[in-house]
Amino acid sequence: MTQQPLWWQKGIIYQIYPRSYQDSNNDGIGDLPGIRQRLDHLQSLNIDAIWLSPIYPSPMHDFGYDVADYVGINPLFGTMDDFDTLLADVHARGLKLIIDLVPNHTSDEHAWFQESRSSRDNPKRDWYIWHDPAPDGGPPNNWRSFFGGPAWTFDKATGQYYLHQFVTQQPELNYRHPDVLPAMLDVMRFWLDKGVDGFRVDVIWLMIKDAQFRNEPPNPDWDGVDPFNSHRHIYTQNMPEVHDLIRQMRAVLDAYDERMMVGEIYLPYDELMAYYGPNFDECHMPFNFHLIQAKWQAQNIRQLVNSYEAALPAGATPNWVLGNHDQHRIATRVGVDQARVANMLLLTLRGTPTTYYGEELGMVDGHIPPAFIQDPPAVNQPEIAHIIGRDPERTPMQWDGSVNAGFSGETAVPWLPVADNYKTINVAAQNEDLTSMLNFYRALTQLRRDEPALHVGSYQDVEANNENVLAYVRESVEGNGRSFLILLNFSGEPQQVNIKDLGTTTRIILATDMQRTGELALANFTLAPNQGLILQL
Ligand code: TEU
Ligand code: CA
Repeated sequence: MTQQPLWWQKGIIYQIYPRSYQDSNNDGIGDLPGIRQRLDHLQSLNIDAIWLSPIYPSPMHDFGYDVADYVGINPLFGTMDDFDTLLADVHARGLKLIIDLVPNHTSDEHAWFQESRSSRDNPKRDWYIWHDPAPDGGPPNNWRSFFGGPAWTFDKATGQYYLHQFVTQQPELNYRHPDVLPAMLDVMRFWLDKGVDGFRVDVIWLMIKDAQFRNEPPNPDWDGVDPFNSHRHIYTQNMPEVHDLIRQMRAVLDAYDERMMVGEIYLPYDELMAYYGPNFDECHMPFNFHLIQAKWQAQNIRQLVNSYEAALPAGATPNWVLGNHDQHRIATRVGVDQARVANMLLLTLRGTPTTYYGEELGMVDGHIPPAFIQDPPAVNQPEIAHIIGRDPERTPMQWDGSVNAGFSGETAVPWLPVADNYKTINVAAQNEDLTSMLNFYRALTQLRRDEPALHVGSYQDVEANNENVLAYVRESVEGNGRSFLILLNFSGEPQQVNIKDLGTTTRIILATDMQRTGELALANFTLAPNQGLILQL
């Protein structure tokens, strides 16, 4: 009766930030042939799909999220042949490849925008969002850019402002114009015809803006840090009309076999669920970023997981994300000692996990000296660069202990400095150490792949009678295979746990330290500091 789960419903997604993964030609920038050289590593992680951040031609004002040509490959990353070869090799290994689609905005160097800005009566003028100045000559309204300053830039030649919610070089497409979405659907078909398995869709919840350009109201809960948050973005985000666009995008995917899209959406759970679509006809999955934003405390996470589970429509595929190229790394956010607990959580919760490259090593944010800061929000707003800057989580992958960590040749200059700890935290060193984070990650992903309870089973929270411990059971729905109790100590202190009603003894299948084994009496036992256990019931 139950349908076989599809690859994106049971698998693990691994995000590669191509600039930072592997540089094959020593120009300091990671590239497609570099990724191809690392497929053995990727396969050894037991992941199922690779998601590549943008690889399109781009002037790189936002490191590729400013796309100048949706159907090309940036020469920095390689050629279309390199892409085709990578795709074929990924598929030959039984893996899937997802690419980043950035439909909300283009680069100002995209041919469409070049035409649009050339004159007010150009046929592509209204492919972008142009507006007359306010009566005082200033911006049309109070909309702000995520990256600091107004979301409007004045174009002298034609006397109007254009909208950009990110850098000024990222003008936003106008999806109220009837020709824009069809053009983007053609872009999707181009890549689907090549054989890509799906898309991660950038800022999908921003794709359509208020038709009346109303001012946004102040945010009474603003913490005073990032000026972008000083207003409530009720006219630039999550507009009701966006769902119709997404349904049309989904229809393109549905004309192919087993392709998927996962939407980048930062919203509370009640609003997030709408992006599955009333008939599961929108995103296959709207990204669930709540673990990134949550206070790292066992009861808080328990409440968060339960509220997600409760909000999910029946039959929806859940998903969990611990980090991405916009967020400080998990080991930096919760501490190196908690990183294993965090990964055990990610990989044993119900739903598709996404791992950001380097998390399998427990990589931490790199230290970026002020002269190296490149990320636009940090460059534009130096006073809060240490909070909002995204360079630290984008430092090169740490492959070995050589100069430049094996990312680039020893004489190259990587585009961002390698993190300080690369001599000990790297793939080569961790490969040799049986209890390393890397080998722990592999054990976890192997177990998740082998056990139906973990990749498709049910979730039930359990009372551990200790506020620092999160406990839950994963049970195989069909009743075949083993069931597991997961216990996670969110604190740096030993914790007493007492679990009733689950039988008396259980067997440890995997421990975060890769050492604790044996049987455990559930009535009363101690979890070591920062310890997580997977127990067979
Ligand atoms: O991110 C959109 C986005 O919402 C982020 O800017 C986020 O709010 C911020 O980093 C703080 O969490 C996407 C891409 O992931 C990002 O890299 C791009 O810069 C942005 O869109 C524009 O394309
Ligand atoms: Ca390179």
